[in-house]
Amino acid sequence: MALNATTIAGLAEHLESCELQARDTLKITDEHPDMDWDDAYAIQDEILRRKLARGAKVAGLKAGLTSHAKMKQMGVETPVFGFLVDGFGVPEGGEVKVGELIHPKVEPEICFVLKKALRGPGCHIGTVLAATDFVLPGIEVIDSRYRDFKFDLKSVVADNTSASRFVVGGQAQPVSAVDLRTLGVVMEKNGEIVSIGAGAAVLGHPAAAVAMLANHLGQRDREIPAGTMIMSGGVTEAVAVQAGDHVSLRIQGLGGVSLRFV
Ligand code: OOG
Ligand code: MG
Repeated sequence: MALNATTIAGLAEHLESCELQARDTLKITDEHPDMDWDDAYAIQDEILRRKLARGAKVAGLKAGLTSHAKMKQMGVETPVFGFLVDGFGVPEGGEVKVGELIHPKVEPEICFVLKKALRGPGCHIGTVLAATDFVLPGIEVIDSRYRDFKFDLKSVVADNTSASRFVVGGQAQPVSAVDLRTLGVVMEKNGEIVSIGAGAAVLGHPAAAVAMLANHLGQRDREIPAGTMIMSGGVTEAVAVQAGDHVSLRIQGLGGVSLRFV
């Protein structure tokens, strides 16, 4: 760790205030160039601690930057991990208020719900499939707190990987009922197709993203608890949205979900 506890707490407060007040900021590594990975995850943990202290509940976990499309769009090469709390959840077909956000984008995600805990190291696609209860479609709304979505990996980890809102729904299926690699993904905005992809866009197999998350947490002596919902990462580039937009996602065999931006 390169940063002390006071600096970490101050950066967490700063980033969370930006989130809650829908203000942007410059990336924090500009002022703290020596910040390391442990510092970045410690800032994210402190943001979670602040939310839990105010009564929030963890609603899931997320992997991000797991597809080449997303890595290329953001100019980075490594996946990152974050958390979702109940306040980020939007009901199926529900409304997202853009006035509460800075510059929201949507991305199609394949979501896993576990029936058994996963603890790394040593997790792989096989262990993830054995531990998965079902998969289902989800739309993630990301909203980087950094100006113009310009960040480096440590800054985006500290900012809880741009997590902002999410919806899940559709027709959940056991992993044995779908081919997660060829699973077709179609996202529409206002009735026009804006993203087309397949599950393999996510690290070759979306379960690999969940395995990476379990191995990442294992290094910190943590696990993914049974029952956890995990978003495995945007299959395609994220698409900007504004008030008035309607976004719907269909995933092959898993039905669909939608959101309205008001
Ligand atoms: C970081 C969050 C990425 C995903 O699914 O790739 C993410 C960002 O692009 O702002 O959630
Ligand atoms: Mg995402």
